[in-house]
Amino acid sequence: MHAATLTDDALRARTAYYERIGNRNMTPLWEVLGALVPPQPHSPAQAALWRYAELRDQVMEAGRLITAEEAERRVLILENPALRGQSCITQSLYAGLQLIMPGEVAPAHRHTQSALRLVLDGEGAYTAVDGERTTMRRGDFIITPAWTWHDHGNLGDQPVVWLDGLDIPTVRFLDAGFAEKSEQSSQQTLRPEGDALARYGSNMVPMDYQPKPADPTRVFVYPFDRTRSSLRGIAKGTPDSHQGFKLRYVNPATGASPMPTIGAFAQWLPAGFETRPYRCTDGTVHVCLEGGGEAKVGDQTWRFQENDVFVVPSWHTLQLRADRDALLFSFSDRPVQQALGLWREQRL
Ligand code: GTQ
Repeated sequence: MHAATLTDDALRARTAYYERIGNRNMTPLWEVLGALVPPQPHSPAQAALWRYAELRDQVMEAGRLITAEEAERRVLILENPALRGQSCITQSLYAGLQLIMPGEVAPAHRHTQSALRLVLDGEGAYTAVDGERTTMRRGDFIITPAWTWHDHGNLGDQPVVWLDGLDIPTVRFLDAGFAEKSEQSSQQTLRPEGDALARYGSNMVPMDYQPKPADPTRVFVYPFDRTRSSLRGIAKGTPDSHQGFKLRYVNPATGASPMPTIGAFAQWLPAGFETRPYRCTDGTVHVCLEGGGEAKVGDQTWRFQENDVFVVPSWHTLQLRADRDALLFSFSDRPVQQALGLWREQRL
């Protein structure tokens, strides 16, 4: 608007009009059109990094203040510094650091929100999903699809910490959240450990299994040793100039992402390799699982090392450099954007 060219009378008339329609819950489009339909994304989220050394100290303190049972889930939410109070790391995704102490149980429940776990620290914990337990090992990518029963426990003698990633803000946006608690805190084991991976995750599926395209995968653990050996295998070839060696996790029965609302990726950057600048519309949470290096987001640069977490909001330019061979895990809402025809990337 060219407010400067308006006479005082005209300006007053408009202001009074805005107030009158405002009292009737209306507002003029022309004052907000540019912000509503921007030429390109201007995420309100901010790029941010959490160092694991600090995260670990803080989450261990929570371990002395509250039990897993009392908390239901003992988690420190990683809040985007520009979106404090909204329990989100990007506009569509939630991330948190969960701690379970030896002997503890995080009781069984289910919800329409989908969850992933990336195991960071400690040994001896398990997650159970719809009747099957999996031992949590560092780097394992574990999922609890929407409405699946899940509980966590620690049978070992060390605190175990993992990163949770959920679509909580997406489900909240759609007002489609349901949840219920189970009567038993630990669900009954219906199948032996490894059953789903053997049945659905070995380039074979049961004879009568015909998944629908949007069904989540029955494979609920993607063991780190498999991810690592795939990345090491492709790293004998030529890296992509913008991604190094990067693979996406899939539902092996359909080729779609493991869950409809969250996509997950694993990336290998050889020592000394630097990616060309890249941006995409899916704000992405990264976790360094091995090695270390530098992440440049816009005009900020961070050094990252093992278990550090950083978030790159939508349409922020990212450049990564590995000082040592680096393995990064990441997740985003890419499958949602792709299903809606919204996803874009730009290789600079
Ligand atoms: O482990 O079920 O970080 O329900 C947030 C909500 C973890 C879980 C979170 C949850 C969980």
